[in-house]
Amino acid sequence: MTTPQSPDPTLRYDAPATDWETQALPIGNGALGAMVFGGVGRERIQFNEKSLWTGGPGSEGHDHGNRARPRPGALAEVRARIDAEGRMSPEAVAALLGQPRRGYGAYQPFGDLWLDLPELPEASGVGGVAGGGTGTAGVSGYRRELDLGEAVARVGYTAGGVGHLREYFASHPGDVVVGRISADRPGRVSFTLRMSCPHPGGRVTVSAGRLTLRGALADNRMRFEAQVQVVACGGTRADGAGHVTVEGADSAVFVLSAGTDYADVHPGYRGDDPRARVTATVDEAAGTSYERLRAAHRADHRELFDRVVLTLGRRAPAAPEDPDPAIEAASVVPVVPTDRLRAAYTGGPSAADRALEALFFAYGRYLLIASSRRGSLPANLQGVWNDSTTPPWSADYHVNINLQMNYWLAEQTGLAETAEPYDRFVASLVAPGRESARRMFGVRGWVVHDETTPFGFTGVHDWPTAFWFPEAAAWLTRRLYEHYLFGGDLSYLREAAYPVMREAAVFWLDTLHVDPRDGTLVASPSYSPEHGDFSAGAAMSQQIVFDVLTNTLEAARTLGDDPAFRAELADALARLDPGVRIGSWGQLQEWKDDWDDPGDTHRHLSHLYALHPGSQVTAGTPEAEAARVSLVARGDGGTGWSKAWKIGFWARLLDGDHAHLTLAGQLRDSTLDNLWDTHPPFQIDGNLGAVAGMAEMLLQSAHGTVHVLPALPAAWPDGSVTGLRARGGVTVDVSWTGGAATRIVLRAGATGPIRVRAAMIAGPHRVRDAAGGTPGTTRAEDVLVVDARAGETYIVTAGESRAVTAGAHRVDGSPAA
Ligand code: FUC
Repeated sequence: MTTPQSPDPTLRYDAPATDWETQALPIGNGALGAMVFGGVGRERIQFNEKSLWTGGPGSEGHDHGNRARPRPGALAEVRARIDAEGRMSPEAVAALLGQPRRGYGAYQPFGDLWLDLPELPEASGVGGVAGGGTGTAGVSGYRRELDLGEAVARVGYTAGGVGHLREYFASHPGDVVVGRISADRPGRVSFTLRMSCPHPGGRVTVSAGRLTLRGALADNRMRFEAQVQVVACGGTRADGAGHVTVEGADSAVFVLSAGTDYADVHPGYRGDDPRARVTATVDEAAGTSYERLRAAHRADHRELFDRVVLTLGRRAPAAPEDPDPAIEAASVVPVVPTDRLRAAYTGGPSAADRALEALFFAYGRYLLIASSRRGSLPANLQGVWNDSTTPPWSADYHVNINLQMNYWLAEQTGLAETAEPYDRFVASLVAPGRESARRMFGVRGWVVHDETTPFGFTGVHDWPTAFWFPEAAAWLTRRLYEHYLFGGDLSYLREAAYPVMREAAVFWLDTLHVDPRDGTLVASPSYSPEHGDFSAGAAMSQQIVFDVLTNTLEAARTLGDDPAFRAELADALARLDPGVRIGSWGQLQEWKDDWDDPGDTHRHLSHLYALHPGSQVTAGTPEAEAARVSLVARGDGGTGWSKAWKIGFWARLLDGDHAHLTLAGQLRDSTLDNLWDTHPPFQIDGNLGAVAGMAEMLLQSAHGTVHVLPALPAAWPDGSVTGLRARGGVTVDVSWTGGAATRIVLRAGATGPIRVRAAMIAGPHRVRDAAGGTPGTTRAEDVLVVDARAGETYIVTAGESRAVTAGAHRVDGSPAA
């Protein structure tokens, strides 16, 4: 049996996975994640639940990273030394302000499902433990794929004249991972299902076709439970010692759910035993037909995924009167396995390369949907997927770039709802973060440093180059304000965003230090991630503080907060060193003093925060030119996430070709066969950050206009994108040909002017509303101001109008027919 050919973007392979990190395929519903290997004689499905963590309460030495006995005067001592000497080594600062990290913990794998398929003896027993049964002898037409539109992983092949098909998905509405094992001949589905667990405390029991894994982590006594119910259609089902066996069925379905007693509530971080919840969830799903589970999952996923479609490809010959020539999909590309597509990728002009880029874009959106849904923790360094009890960087929440980057694409690419876990997580850091601010700094407000956990680790450890970053709290609040800017939800601003922003700003009002050299307000000690010496007023510190004070002041004005507080913010902003300085070799300075080394290629480009994600620096200014000099010096290499950030920087500099060059480098050198980003190792921020960068190439709105195709590379002469979002509540579709927009569709979320900037506006074009009517517009050069009404659609088309619709008009400046 071959699997049905999906018209959706799909990752395809012609062999089972043998390696978790580089080959297995991820499915997820935010809380649950699973990695599908697709073995023939033995299938492995490794699974996770996002809250299963060691560390925190119950764990040895857990103290939120707050020094048990704060050393009074240590912070003042560091400030005084920096005032006197200008700099201090990270080691010297860590010796005074750091502390050994204890009770931090790490994100844990939950378990594995193993399907042994004795129908296929000739293919079983081959392959290592990782993939298990990966041999495909006696099998034809093997296909393994991940359909991004349906959010379904499939494995299909023919063996002994019987077509076999397995489908897996992780349903958000059902809160379960579902698998269906089927064959094209009745009575040919037979398998044994087992569950294993990497934690010594986990025990598996079996009853009535249900495997239950239950235990507690030795480290912190966190309780965990997973249940999987097998439902066979035809044939027989029998419980065995630690397994369930199905024989001679027409098909069979399993549903898996898992949970822990974690709760995101400070200070205990524990809630109910997971048993009742997991049992009820599995009972409910097991009592629902596969078709209904699948339909509910499909509707839920497509509602998010289908909002944005990017096509990079040739234009089909259009009918002369067709106002929106269809773009021929990259279907000109034959169906090549994704690993080969990636291996052959150069970033050159081939249609296959465009297809991979569009697939990578779709995949990043898929990955965010799969790893971040309402009701769970946010996407961590690996989203929700982890197979190791000691994952890299604990698979934690790094907040000196990584967590923030995970969510850059959410607003831009129509996935704002997926950021609910981020928003809730950031709010959950306020209570422990207040304690850290009080104990470590003696100030109001809240703080968090380089990295954190689900247990509110808001203090410090003592790794000299990555322990001190109190700016993280302020940076984390940027997304909250951006959600308001994109969607205009005033009650969200008032209730969810502003209280968290306000306290992050208050921390800085209390913490800023007067630089004795020039009287400006600076962060001190200040450390540009993960780089150089400590000093006062490093560029990133100042830019982030500028950002949080500016955003909080704007929000305070919008909400009419206390005038005295507004005056305090305005006064601090007036005295703040803005952290944007041009240095001796034309670079944007990373530090207040001109210490930058032109030969430095460090992966962090923290001093360009003001360019992206910040908006303090605008393309076309001397500061933007200096940012370009810094970027060129840092080079095009780096870790996966570093390259992803560079795509965004180049896009903000309106240099589409360099943005594309960076994307090409990421796809060539920092992307694995399963299209996961690699630092190395696998880290999801690069996947998600690259999508944000690609979106910035196509649409920007950080500087007061809806800028259409601001950084279109020569490599993308033709294409279309639908559903991108701009600040001000505008949804944008655009089609382009020969490097120029032919049609822009704007859907207004609010009543008021929309300022659209596009090269096409400077030439002949026309504007209509959905009914063919004429909206009020004004134009100056390449900026068109549309007098928009909420809910209305406006269509801007390039070129001379052919059939003039009744009521349509030429806007000012376009040549007469
Ligand atoms: C930051 C980066 C590292 C890595 C880690 C998880 O500290 O500097 O490269 O991505 O996060």
